[in-house]
Amino acid sequence: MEEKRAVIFDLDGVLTDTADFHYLAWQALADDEGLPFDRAANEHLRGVSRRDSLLLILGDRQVEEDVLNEMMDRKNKLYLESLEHMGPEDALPGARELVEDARRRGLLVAIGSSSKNARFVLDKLGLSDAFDAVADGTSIDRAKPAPDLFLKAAEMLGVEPSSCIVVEDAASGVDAALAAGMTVVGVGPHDRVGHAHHRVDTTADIDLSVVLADGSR
Ligand code: B16
Ligand code: MG
Repeated sequence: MEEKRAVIFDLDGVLTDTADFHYLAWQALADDEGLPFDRAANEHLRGVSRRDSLLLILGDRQVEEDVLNEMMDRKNKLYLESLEHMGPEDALPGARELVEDARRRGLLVAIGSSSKNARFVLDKLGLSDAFDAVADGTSIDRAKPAPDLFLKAAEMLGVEPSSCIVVEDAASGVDAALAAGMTVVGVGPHDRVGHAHHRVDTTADIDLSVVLADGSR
């Protein structure tokens, strides 16, 4: 029997671009708290969980757990407000077609997103029913770059990790997928995702036939 194969898609940065919404919400929080932050610093938060992002922004500042939780809630409220007008047109170019192409080729498809808002975002994009499994920030304890999220997605699909292709835009996400023993397609510049097995500039540039034909993996 032929072994099942799957594609696991990261969400933010691969299927839609919410990076700016995350940035604006973190910037507002940082400004309120008098913490140094800017767009360049935000680049390091790509794919990083909400908690780990806040810890990076806080730097040396120590805060109690309840303050940490309040700050995360404040940022998330701002983030959710900015998603209010999101719709199916906010899927990145080529994203919907890529998921459909994977399905047409008989591959299983899953989401592997650090976001605890992943299901909400999928709903906004009209993609709620497009995946066989959704592993998100609520599914695991250890966030990317730990392999747990992608291993969870593979387990949900019943597919061996070595038979999974991950599509990721974040350095931490590429690290996580490599640690999971999966084939990785990095979306973005070389200095961010150049350590993936394959690299493209945008989601629309991904050609699954090239990735699937690569016998080196
Ligand atoms: P939330 P991904 C990640 O999503 C984002 O890239 C990252 O900026 C965000 O901090 C993280 O989700 C957690 O998101 O606050 O919504 O739980 O790229 O892994 O799909
Ligand atoms: Mg991402």
